[in-house]
Amino acid sequence: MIDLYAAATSNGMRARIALEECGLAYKLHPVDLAKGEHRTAAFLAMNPNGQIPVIVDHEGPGGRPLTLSQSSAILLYCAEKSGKFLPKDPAARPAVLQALMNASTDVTPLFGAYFIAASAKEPHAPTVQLFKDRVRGLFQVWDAALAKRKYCAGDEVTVADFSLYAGYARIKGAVPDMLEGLPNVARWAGEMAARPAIQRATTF
Ligand SMILES: N[C@@H](CCC(=O)N[C@@H](CS)C(=O)NCC(=O)O)C(=O)O
Repeated sequence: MIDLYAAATSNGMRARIALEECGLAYKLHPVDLAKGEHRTAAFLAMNPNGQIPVIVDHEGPGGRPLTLSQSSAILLYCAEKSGKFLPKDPAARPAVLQALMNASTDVTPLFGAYFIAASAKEPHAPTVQLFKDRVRGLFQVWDAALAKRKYCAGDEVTVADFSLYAGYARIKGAVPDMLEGLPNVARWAGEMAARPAIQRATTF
């Protein structure tokens, strides 16, 4: 059994999607960020950075417990533990990792920066616009890519799709106009949203 500590953010959803899609048994422990539940001594003992998501796999490698933070590390851990969604073929794997990193280290942090800038007491409009344009620019590139292939890294669903979908779902819920006019992204997102595991993972 795996314990998952998460909230309904893109990083939290990324970890939960990983667990659901990989079919790993887990228990969700919702963390209320507004109440500071990520800064308690118990939470900081799991992740000294005080950030969700965190998993504790009581049957980790070698049968020993493993505590793991970083949503993309959790995503890769689940993929490797289950043997799903991450090709072993060295010819196929780089494209998946490239797509994964774009989703995890470009899309989500840039949207995070946008969100912080836009939520400031006195938002600096050019900065807010800059981050908004950067996020949209990333999705415009995804739109062109998804015109040519079914999923982020080819014809199969991979960890990259789960990572991008977590970011997409968060943005779509918070700032839908950022994603308007991207038909191929919309087609892909519709397919991802129809997956039962994704539906379970995005209902907090
Ligand atoms: N790179 C980390 C980022 C984690 C992160 O930023 N978590 C946010 C929620 S999405 C958080 O816990 N924020 C609370 C804080 O930083 O005080 C990951 O991918 O897991």
